[in-house]
Amino acid sequence: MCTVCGCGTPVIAEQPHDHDDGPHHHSGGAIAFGSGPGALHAAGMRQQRTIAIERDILSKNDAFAAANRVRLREAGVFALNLVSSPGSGKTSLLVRAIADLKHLWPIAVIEGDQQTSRDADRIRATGAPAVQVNTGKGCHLDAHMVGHAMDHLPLGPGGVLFIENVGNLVCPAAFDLGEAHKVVVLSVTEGEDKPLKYRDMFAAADLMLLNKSDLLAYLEFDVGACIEAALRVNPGIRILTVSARTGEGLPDFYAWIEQGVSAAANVAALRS
Ligand SMILES: Nc1nc2c(ncn2[C@@H]2O[C@H](COP(=O)(O)OP(=O)(O)OP(=O)(O)O)[C@@H](O)[C@H]2O)c(=O)[nH]1
Ligand SMILES: [Mg+2]
Repeated sequence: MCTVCGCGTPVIAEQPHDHDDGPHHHSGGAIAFGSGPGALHAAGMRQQRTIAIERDILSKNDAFAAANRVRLREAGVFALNLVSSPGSGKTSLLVRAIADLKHLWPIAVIEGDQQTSRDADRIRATGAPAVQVNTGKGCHLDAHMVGHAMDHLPLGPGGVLFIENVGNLVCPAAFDLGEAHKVVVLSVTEGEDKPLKYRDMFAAADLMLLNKSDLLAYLEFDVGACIEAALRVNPGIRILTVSARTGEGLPDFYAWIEQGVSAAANVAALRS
């Protein structure tokens, strides 16, 4: 199974071991299985073995990601990897952003889901080209999948490639896809403590979109505490409060994208 996240993706067969590493200590009353050097637990497997498999998987992924990054740089395309738990509003934000921005830049989308083409259909309805990647039991996109999907999309200079990852606040954090930035979307219905509970994702992202701000009036959600939590995990993260429904905050998101588009286009122009 996938030992990077323990998600069950069949990657390598491993026999149960009599002396696998158990919980190392109790921290704050919790039984801690992620306290060894591998920071994760796979039943029946020693941490060193888990680490070796994880390194192998991630180094192969990193090679594909590096190739994607070169390709995107040469094409002058600004690529973003949207990550979040299921239902935080990634596709809704993309649908709205594409409607608002498609007259400015060519936009293409890679949609990652375990099953169905529903999200790609929603994107295509905006007029933007989209490729759906179904991961089956896999809980994240990897760089190899993204490279294949890129083959089926027009990627022109000054363009934007949005990659919507599988809804999962854990596994996609570990996988570089070749994007310029990970953008983590957190909706206000999920609770302000999520950056502390799912640190890797918030540490890996350069921008956090706190979505569904239109619902704040109906919830006991402390925006200040959420921002503080995200900054504690990642002091460099940029945070925007937005609503895909009302459009609140989206102009700031678009301005941030525009900077990236210009920079990517300039790099490509210098090379040619
Ligand atoms: N009120 C409100 N609802 C929203 C907003 N953004 C998304 N939603 C709703 O949230 C639900 C999930 O939205 P999606 O865009 O499908 O979320 P997603 O992150 O793409 O979901 P997955 O791809 O399944 O992970 C839908 O019912 C949306 O209408 C928002 O800003 N405000
Ligand atoms: Mg979606």
